Amino acid sequence: MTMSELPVNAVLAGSDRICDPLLRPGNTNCGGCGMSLGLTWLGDALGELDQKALIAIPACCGAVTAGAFPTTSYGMPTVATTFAASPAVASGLAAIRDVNQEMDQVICWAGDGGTYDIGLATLSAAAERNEDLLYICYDNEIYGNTGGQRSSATPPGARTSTTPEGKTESKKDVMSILTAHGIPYVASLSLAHPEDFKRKLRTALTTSGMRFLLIHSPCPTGWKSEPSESVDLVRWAVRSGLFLLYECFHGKWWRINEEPDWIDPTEYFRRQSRFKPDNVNLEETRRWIRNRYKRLKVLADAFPAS
Ligand SMILES: Cc1ncc(C[n+]2csc(CCOP(=O)(O)OP(=O)(O)O)c2C)c(N)n1
Ligand code: SF4
Ligand SMILES: [Mg+2]
Repeated sequence: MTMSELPVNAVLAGSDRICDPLLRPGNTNCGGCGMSLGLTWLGDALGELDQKALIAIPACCGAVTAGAFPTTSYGMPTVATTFAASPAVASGLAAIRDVNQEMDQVICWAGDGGTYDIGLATLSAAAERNEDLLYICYDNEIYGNTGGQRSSATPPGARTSTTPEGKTESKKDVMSILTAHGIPYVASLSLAHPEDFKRKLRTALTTSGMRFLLIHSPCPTGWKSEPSESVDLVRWAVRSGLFLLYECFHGKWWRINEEPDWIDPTEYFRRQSRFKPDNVNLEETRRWIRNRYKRLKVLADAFPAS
């Protein structure tokens, strides 16, 4: 194949590597978007394992990433689904794959709105059936592509277009919901911990049955933060205990992957204009952090993953 015969955007800028990455250059993701790094590492992991994927994406920024027909920023086949239905569509894709005796991964790539909120019923149904698919939620804690409304993943105190004074409810614990389904693999991932991130991708891509990954995904547009600080912010979240890195196998065996060093979370909030100092109850936040960690530690000590 000559260079001119390559699909649109298939040549990585500044390199003579000829390939078709999962996320092609020239996409419209905002600078500092966590999705860009997450999709790139997912594409790398698929490449290293010599796997291909069919990807189902509900309405979300990830669907916008594809761009306008007839071009696409995705280097693998993608289906744009309705907001609530990506696990149901992916279940269908997986069934057809199996009938055809093909080996492709079926992957859902979904936002927190599509996962914690409107897609929760179809996600739970797919998990209960233990569908052979990988579900990845990039959690930017907001309805990003529709202008920044709150979701049930939005943390307390965050100002959004529908919570102008700061959200009063706490963040839904979607990891506990998924682990309660007893599916083979559930893990939380941080872009500030690339080795752990990539290992979990490999584990998920080499496990059968339903797998669920939760990525804490910085969104400078919604978080009103500096794009260059995206990775620092999610690192702060792990260090302070706001975002716990752990994995759970079959709902039974647990492992904490990174112990928080209990750094003060204040700086995490200060660097994002979505939080106003008065809207964040630091005492309540510290209590929430401590309680969630304690509960997880009890599980990880009592039922350690081998
Ligand atoms: C039934 C339905 N309700 C509302 C919408 C409008 N809508 C499209 S995407 C979206 C928010 C998506 O938020 P999230 O899943 O967190 O992804 P993000 O935009 O943050 O990437 C909404 C409200 C829709 N497409 N369908
Ligand atoms: S709005 Fe947020 S999630 Fe959407 S592309 Fe921009 S940075 Fe990424
Ligand atoms: Mg979102």
